[in-house]
Amino acid sequence: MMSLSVALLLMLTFLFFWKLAKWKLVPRLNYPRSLPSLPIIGSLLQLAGQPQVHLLFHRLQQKYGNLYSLYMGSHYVVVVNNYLHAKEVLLKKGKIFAGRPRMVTTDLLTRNGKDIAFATYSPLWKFQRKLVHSALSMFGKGSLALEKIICQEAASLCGILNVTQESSLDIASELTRAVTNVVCNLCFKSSYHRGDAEFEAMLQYSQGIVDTVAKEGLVDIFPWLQSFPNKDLALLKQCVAMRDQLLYQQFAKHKEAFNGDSANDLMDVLLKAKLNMENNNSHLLQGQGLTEDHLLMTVADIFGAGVETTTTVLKWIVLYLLLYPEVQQKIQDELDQKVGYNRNPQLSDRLHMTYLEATISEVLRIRPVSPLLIPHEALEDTSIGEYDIPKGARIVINLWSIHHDEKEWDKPGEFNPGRFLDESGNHIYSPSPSYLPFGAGVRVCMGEVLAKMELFLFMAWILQRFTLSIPEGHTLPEPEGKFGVVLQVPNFKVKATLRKAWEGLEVDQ
Ligand code: STR
Repeated sequence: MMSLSVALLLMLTFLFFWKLAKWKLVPRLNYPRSLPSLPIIGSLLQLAGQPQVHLLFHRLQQKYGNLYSLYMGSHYVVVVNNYLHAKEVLLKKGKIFAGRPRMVTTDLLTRNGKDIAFATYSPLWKFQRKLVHSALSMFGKGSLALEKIICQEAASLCGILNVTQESSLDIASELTRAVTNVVCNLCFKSSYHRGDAEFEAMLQYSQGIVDTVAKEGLVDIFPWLQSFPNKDLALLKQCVAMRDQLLYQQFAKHKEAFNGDSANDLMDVLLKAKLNMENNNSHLLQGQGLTEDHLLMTVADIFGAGVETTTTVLKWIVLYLLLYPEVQQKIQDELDQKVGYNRNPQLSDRLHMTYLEATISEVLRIRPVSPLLIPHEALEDTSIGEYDIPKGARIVINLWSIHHDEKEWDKPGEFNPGRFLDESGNHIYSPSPSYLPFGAGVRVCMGEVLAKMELFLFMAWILQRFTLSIPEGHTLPEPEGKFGVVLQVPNFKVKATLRKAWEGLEVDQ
């Protein structure tokens, strides 16, 4: 009898402390507010049929606040819509949030994360980044080499605009070829001519990849769907196979010509680093060195990123210049004053060409190339602001919201390059810290310097010589981007008319 009441008492005491521990002593975790979600499909009912994910996430702030969470299938996703939280994720806790989630489509594209952009954080990843960084700065030495390559392409682009004057021109594909040739030169020391069959093939597979990769499509949410026939996945596989074929050709050529000493392009630099690593077994990468796959995927990444992003921004700039001819006029006035007609624009002009620089900054704000960046993953239990974030959570930074925050930007929907200039117009500055066109922190864009050089030089060369306008009988599309790994520009036609002062002059040198 006695032992029974002792046992009962013990049990009650245990229950009491257990409850106390659960509700009082162990603090309850404070997760961000969540969208309604169902088992298995998560919050998909709210997301279904809304392809413009960046706009949807922007709107959802009104109801759920600027930090909220949702479930993509079984994946817990936190959406960040405010720059303070974004900076905490990218800068203050950069390393904790430096992971990348694995996705079916990016795994296919990158041979299970052997690239830089989509691979998760690891010592080898850091090494790869360092290598590419040093290769890029080798080209930038005094920025001379790159400047020369870009100007060469700008000249040939102007030659083509001159030939096609007066007729309506698909400027997008000319811009793409110019940008592709810069990156080709950087990666492989090669380039394409107009109408080149390999170039056409490259255009085709790149578009296929952009159309299918990392769009939070169903396959990325429910990996088991990949065992069913899937049109997007089939297209992606076909495009990746086309890319691999071109990549192998370059690889074989480089391996054959490689002599171990000189490195002429990015592929040589990577080949050299791989050899060094193999000769130097003391490297602390636990036998997990740079494989051939790592090398190929790194080059493919730089190539894809270098082409898609810069071309997209150039297309946005041209579209905005057609929509706002007065902005184009102002840039041309600035060019006439600061550069004139007797010489070509060069990088050192960037310092004085503040209106063109401000226009580029404003385009990068109003139409960020990467509206949701690439999702990050929390590598341990952590927090954002006052909210707890569990390990494994996917963090989506909504750059669209950050660049359209009404508390930070005056009339954010309006295109106004002047907002980036001080009163004198001679100095460019950012009126708000809510501006991260290249991301920030451990995974910040590696091509920022190159991109800014290209945007400036291509636009300066074109506008020095030509005025862009809408061809007769054509109308412009609304400048609403289509969501994807990059914010895609609608198609439009352009007429490039040679400016008066250039008549009779050579425009392509
Ligand atoms: C474009 C299409 C292609 O052929 C290869 C790639 C791989 C790198 C990707 C690129 C893509 C799209 C833009 C990305 C880039 C890495 C960094 C860049 C996602 C899919 C941005 O973050 C904007």
